[in-house]
Amino acid sequence: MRFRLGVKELIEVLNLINGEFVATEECLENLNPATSKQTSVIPRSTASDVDAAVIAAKRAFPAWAVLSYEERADWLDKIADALEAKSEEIAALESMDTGKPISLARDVDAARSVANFRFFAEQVRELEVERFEMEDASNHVIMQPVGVAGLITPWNLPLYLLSWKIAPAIAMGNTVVAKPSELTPLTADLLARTLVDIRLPAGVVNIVHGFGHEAGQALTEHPDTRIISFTGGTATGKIVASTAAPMFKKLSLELGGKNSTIVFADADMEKTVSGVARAGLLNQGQVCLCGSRILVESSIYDQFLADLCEHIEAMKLGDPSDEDTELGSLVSKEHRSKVESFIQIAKDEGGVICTGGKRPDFEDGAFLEPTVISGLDINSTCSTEEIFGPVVVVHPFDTEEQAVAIANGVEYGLAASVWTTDLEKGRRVSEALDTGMVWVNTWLHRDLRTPFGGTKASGVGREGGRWSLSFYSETQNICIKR
Ligand code: TXE
Repeated sequence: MRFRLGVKELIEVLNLINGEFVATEECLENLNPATSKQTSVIPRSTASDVDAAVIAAKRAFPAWAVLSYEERADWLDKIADALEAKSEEIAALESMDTGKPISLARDVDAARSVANFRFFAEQVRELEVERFEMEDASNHVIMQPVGVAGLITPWNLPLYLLSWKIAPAIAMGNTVVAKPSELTPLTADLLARTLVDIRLPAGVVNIVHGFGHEAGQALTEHPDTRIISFTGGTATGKIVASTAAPMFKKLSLELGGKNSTIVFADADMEKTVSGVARAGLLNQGQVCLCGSRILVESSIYDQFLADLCEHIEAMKLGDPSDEDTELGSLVSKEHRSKVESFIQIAKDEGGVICTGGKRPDFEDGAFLEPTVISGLDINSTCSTEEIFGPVVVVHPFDTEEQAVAIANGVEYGLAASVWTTDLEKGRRVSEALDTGMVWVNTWLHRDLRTPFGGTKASGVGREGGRWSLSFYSETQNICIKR
């Protein structure tokens, strides 16, 4: 198979600091995971590069913080317009950097990155000062900008998640230093070039590239970053929390998940099979919300498993740049090895590979067949740990109470989905689940006004809509006595 997407010359990514592109002493190689060919060189930022970015953000803060919501919303709209004009470029870069199908990169990543800026522009335009009247005084609750926000983002939805943090942070009057994943720097670089093109005031958004344990750590522990928003793995989230919490920074952690998909016998089977496959495998299963733990009512278990495997076997795995590809490559060969090690553990623990489990016979990319595993103990490794790849496990259950107990029996609490035509049951089961989000008869159906985040090891805090506005600000009450 020949892959069309590639670059003739290496892209040179630079840090964006104080409105200027800056090189670092050392660089890192960045690969296209679908071809294993190098696409770019990126900065390997050190603590002193991060310090320069934080100083720039701190210097830009006073002038940015005094702008009105309307003025900052206009800047967000300007960014959205400029990104929208580059939607195809965003999709192509995102697909090349992550290995995800171009159609997904266009419909989800590019579209949502634009939408994030437009949405938060609208949100701050509609913000109203809350007032509480007393007999002899008035209370005004206002939301003050905090200062410099350190934003650390992962590789699965690069610009989508970066814009999800930058947009509300700057809308609320903060300035930003962002550290994108070292595996997927290209759309952050496109954003940097876009911000310079539209002349966003220097220092409002700074972007430093490099390793997490170097640049990410320096950003987290910098005394002048007063907000840290992190999306990534739970193990890294613990390190970030242990650094930021004793410094009393505002902290938001969006971490991993082991999300249950609960299928009742009365579900609409056709819609449910395709919905469950999508929930398990979107972006090659590399979405924190993916429903990788499928619980099926015993009376339909055998039929459902057979239908699910048939559906998944028909999905097109291949060249991410092909319009009809449904599953691309994983983000890297290292990550594929990690996912494969889980498949091996499942075999060792008595699991049955119903479909998939192998590398397809493609070019030299990080591809892996979508894999369905049954026959495991509900407390086995693959049924309880986040795999973050195209691997789902399937288990039977007998009663509603049992399904809820199984779903709640993991250390994570990010999301779940419930599939049933009995909507009262759907609501009842949802309320019993210890997760931040539940979808009934759908999955990843997002209204940006709603809270996003998880319980337990899935993180701390919520972002989205007014939860983001509140996180990226300090609420201040002013009581004026008449
Ligand atoms: O993510 P990391 P990794 C899960 C998934 C995956 C696992 C590890 O299970 O297999 O995490 O993935 C930066 N201080 N998720 O290692 O390390 C890093 O540079 C500050 C779920 O790729 O969490 C990157 O920018 N920052 C997740 C970001 O943290 C540090 C999405 C995320 O990387 C740092 C991705 C440090 N000490 C993986 N170390 C989700 N919730 O969607 C690393 N980083």
